[in-house]
Amino acid sequence: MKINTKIINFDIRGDARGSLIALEKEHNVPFDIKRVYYIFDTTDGVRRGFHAHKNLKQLAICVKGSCKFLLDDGADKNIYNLNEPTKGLYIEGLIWREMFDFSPDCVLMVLADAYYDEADYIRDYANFLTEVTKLKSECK
Ligand code: T46
Repeated sequence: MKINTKIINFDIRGDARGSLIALEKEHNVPFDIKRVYYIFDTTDGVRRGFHAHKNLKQLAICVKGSCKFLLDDGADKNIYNLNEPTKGLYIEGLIWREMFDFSPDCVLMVLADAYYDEADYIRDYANFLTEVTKLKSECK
């Protein structure tokens, strides 16, 4: 089963004026970037996500503030704390995700390898588990 999530640390190009991070396809971003979106001004206490993607590679970076990601592959759940602009959370494969604990100043930027397509979303958890089971049996 091809499932991959990991933290990618970015090099800082810093000098006396401050810091700069460059994101480059196939250098520190492991895919062809087709789309960038960002989430900000989140309502206090809100939880977002609640879906998986059939086919999407994404890299999520909290460029300001902090938030948490719960990633669930249908068997294991892991929580990632994104609290610095120097690290990105890479998500690939059939992974259920929820984002929460947004700080009031949080700006969560996400790079993706495909254009927005609602048909790529699995927004029902039971359907997600069915797809995971299917994928596991195909990979046996
Ligand atoms: C994901 C997590 C991390 C667009 O029109 N274009 C876009 O590129 C996106 C991402 C969303 N939208 C529309 C669809 C909805 O009407 O914006 C609205 C909010 O999207 P959604 O409810 O899917 O947002 P989140 O925060 O639950 O999930 C988003 C991404 O959709 C998703 O791919 O992995 O962030």
